Amino acid sequence: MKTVGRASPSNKAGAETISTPLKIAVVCHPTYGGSGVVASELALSLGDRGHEVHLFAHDVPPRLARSSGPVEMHVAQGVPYPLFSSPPHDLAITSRILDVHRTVGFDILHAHYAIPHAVSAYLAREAAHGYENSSPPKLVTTLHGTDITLVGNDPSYAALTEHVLLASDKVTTVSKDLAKRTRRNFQVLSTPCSIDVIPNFVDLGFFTPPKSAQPIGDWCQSGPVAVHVSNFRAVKQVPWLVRAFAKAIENQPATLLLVGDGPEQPECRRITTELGIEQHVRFLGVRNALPQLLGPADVYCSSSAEESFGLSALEAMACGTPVVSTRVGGVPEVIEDGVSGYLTEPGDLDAYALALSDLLFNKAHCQEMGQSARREAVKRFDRSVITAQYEDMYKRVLQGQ
Ligand code: GMT
Repeated sequence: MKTVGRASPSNKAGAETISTPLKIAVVCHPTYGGSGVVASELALSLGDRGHEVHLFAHDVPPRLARSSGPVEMHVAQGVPYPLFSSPPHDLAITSRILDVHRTVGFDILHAHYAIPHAVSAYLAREAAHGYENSSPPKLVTTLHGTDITLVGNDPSYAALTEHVLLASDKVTTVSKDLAKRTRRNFQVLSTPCSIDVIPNFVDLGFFTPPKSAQPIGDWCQSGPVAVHVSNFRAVKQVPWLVRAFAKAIENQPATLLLVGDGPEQPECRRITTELGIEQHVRFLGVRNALPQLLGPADVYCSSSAEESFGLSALEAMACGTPVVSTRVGGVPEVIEDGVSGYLTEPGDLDAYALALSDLLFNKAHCQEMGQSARREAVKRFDRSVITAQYEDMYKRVLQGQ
């Protein structure tokens, strides 16, 4: 067996208990998207609880950048070379994990989003088998949604995705629905116990209801405000949301705040002009001040064709803002219809507009559901409770369960 020097004798993988701090490598996309947010927030939570946490990505994730928390960030971009169409940063990440592992001795490699991160981490774990004086780390893969439903399921990646899922020491999903879809898409994972469901969480101190009623900004015209945050990919159906909003307000004063940017933003702008509602729709682009936008808003809108969880909707709930959403994927596991908001069938524009109109213009309903939304977020999605579920899962994985 190949041996490589500088292995750390401190890696006691297999014998660790959670009372001993673990050495954890987290790998994620450095984007505003949910998987990068969850991975960064989890890394910070684990660091706060005394674990040694290293985060690997091809850039610094925004949620980590805004924090002073105890996580070591490793940016691995790879180098451009005329033979590459783009630098293979996924291989650079593997190489960087191995470099750090030689001195740190990771217990756990935790990959978020199957492609390419589970593959990068899998390669690192396989290579680490050859290191002297340390057990190879365990591989945990957390699936977030489109890594299984769109990307990993595509024939160009399916075989490799299936391989790394099977080779993982543990696969987790962020909702029961995603676990079901994963088993359906990848038949080999059909054993009910082979996937753990660990839901996403929210920082209830950061995402919190505003202390007093405050306007979002002078630039919102009078009337209630609906807000949507996303990366404007087709799966988010934001152009459809703009049409539903126009129908919901029927020229009454109200504003739709669209936060974020992405491929379908130009189409949303075009539809806004086509419908003559320019005065009612504001495009803010990418913003970090989410609690300041989500908290004072009256309603959060989600219109996705597919959504494994709906993290932005949960962040809005934590701010005391009720949600109108399409009933897709894992969304019903987060939003209870008629309690913390309304769920309508995908494609039913009339029903969505009616639900949105109710929360925009019926103040009593809006307040009541906003309070329930915060209560649900506190009861079911508290950051420390969910982080403890990840710790417990690591412990079981290290004990070979
Ligand atoms: O799968 C994606 O679309 C990407 C991913 C991301 O990085 O934005 O979003 C998914 O992961 C989030 C965090 O777990 C979930 O809250 C989102 O519901 C999920 N998106 C979809 O399923 C479309």
